Amino acid sequence: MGLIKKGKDLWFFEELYTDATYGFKVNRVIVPEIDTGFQKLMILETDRFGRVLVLDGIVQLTEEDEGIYHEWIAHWPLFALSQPAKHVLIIGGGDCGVAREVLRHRSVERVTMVEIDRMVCSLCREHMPSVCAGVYEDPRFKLIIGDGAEVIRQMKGRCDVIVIDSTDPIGPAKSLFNTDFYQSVYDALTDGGITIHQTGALILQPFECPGSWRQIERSFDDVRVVQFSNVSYMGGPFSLTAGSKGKGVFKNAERNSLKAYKKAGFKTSWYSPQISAIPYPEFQKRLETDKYGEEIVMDIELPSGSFPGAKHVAKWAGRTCQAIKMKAFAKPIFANPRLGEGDSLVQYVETSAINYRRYGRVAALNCFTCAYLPVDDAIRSSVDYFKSGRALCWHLPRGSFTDVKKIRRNTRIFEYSRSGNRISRVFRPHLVDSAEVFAANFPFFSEKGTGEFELIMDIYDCDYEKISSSPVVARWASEEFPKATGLRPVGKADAPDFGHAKKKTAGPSVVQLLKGGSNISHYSVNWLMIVVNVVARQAFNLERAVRLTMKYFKGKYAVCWLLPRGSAGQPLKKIAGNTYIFTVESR
Ligand code: AG3
Repeated sequence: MGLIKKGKDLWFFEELYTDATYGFKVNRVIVPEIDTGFQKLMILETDRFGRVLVLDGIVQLTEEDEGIYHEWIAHWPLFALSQPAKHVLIIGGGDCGVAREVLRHRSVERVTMVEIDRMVCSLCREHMPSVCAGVYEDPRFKLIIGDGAEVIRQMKGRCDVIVIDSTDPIGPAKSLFNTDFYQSVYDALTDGGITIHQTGALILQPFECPGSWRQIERSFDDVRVVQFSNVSYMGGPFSLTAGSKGKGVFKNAERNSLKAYKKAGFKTSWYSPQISAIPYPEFQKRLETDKYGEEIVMDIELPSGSFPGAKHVAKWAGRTCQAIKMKAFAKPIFANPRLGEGDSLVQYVETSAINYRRYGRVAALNCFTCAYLPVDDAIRSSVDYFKSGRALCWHLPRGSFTDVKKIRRNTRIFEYSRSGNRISRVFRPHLVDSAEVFAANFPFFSEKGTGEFELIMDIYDCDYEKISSSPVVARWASEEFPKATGLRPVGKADAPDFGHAKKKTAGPSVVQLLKGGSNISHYSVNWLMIVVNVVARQAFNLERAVRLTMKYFKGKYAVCWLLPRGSAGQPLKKIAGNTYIFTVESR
């Protein structure tokens, strides 16, 4: 992909996704791909779109349709404010398209743009002058070359609007998609201020907008999605996610923007105040209730020789927190100080938990978050940490409110091998009827060849009283569930209070370590749902386990996965063939 010859013609195909792309014919390569030190940059000329800026193989803008993106991301927050903005901060945005639109507002006295990559600024200025028309000549404009995540910390309470015009959360923009950064954005705003961030294509990048939503929600008083479509960001609906400092700011956005737009003294080509306040309200509603979590499950082969002890694994947990940009909460808990075969170690993180146990020569790891999870980073850092060559991976959406077919499609089973950072072909779990799974002759336990497995349950529409009380959940974990399954608890259930319930965010609530190399990690989420992981090496009655849990929490509906664990030596196809997804209705 990238630039490709087709007969006599030169074509460009975007490289954002491994399994879908779009392309266009190129007339001339204006700037051949160079490494700027931060990313790879290329500028192309086409008949269809004019000049095109490409960073790391991903189209950032075309002269033809850049106005759609730049007008929406700049004017939506500026017109929504209750007071005209004076100071606007732009993070990223080196092509100056956002700055150009912001400067059209007469009230704006100062625009500060913090771009990390000097080359983006200079090459766009030289080769795409229409995009930055007038910006550099405007005395209100100030450019800082630097890391936005650093610079913003010195701006406490000074910006009315902060536009984060970044690339996707891969490459240099990674540091702009986490809770610490969003907190410093919040701190840098004036009261009533608004921030807005590009958060990807809703359908092709299904975790990105919901993940940023969840992160922004932690610091900001209100969150809102603004949606548009253009040609150059493949995949239809594209999202901008906005946060406000102060409650009710977005409630008045519609009225404010109609008024402010009339008074503005300029007209836009794409942005419109008529629809600015009501972008796809159904999607917005779904986001508010959709408690999206993400999990990466990894079985990685350990090199032979000594096996990691508790200290080494605790350090892995710390490293992983850094890799996925999540704060660790409290100290890791583990079944036994020597962390023998099958003993679990659990580390709470700010939005849930990560955990480890070893089966034979396989480290069985789980990373679960209720916000954006940088899956590749989690895998790479774990494989590196344990000096392994490959990892079997299951990537699961958790607590998703869409139908099971879509959940199945969003579940990916693949193998990662360190040599060349390669990801294999992707498989999906088998969608089966729960009656099949619950039948006595269900082949799962006999066929998969090893003794370890994981039962994952997302249970919906539970009784609020039950799931919001940690003693009640703890009793289920340490008494009822072991009784129903025959799994033996080790110690008491751990039910720390990190304040998640008060903040109405997802979070860990109860962990029950189990004997015989198994573990229940249990996460309670408000909004009436409970998500559960049971890792075990002893077969138990699945129907009894699922039904008891549903009944205990009065859940109405469950989406469950069944995974073979601890068998990294087996071919991926076989592993995938033994991975199941099914739903259960309460009776
Ligand atoms: N920055 C956002 C580019 C997003 C591309 N991502 C995608 N198609 N999923 C654009 C910079 C323009 N100033």
